[in-house]
Amino acid sequence: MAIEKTLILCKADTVARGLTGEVLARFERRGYTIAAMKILVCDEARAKKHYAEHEGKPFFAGLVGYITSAPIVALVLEGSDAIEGARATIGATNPIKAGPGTIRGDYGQTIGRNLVHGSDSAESAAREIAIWFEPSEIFSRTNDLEQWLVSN
Ligand code: DAT
Ligand code: MG
Repeated sequence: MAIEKTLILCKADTVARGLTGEVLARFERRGYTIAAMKILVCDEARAKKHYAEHEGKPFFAGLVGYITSAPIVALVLEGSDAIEGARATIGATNPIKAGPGTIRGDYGQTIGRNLVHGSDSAESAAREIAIWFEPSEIFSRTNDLEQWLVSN
């Protein structure tokens, strides 16, 4: 078990459908804390950098178009094994294959509108957090929170 930070994006459909609060609540109820968060319209350069591993794939242009099409909410979650845990809460990439109780399984229908991004490894998390946030915008609250829970 390790305290990790992971990059989460509430993509265009989450924000436009009014599901941002629902998505954030699921992460918070599971025990992860929000270490950083902002709403923004992502430009093409940042989108291509974020999704660099998918460049050249047939869905790349659609993916970049989707993420730049409307405001999104970017955040850093922190907590025990947050990278794997957040992806479990998000569910499988294709919402049709995502289990009930996951964000994609409960709110999504198609792989091209799958609501949320979550980093898939420690390396990805470090790379992606640096794309979306300055170090000064990120707050570490886990230690304080856990101390509070133990002493109250
Ligand atoms: P994930 O978002 O679960 O980490 P990924 O990194 O493999 O999935 O792909 C990034 C995004 O690209 C994914 O959320 C949706 C889109 N995508 C992946 N495979 C796709 C496909 N076969 N057709 C259309 N979009 C796809
Ligand atoms: Mg991915």
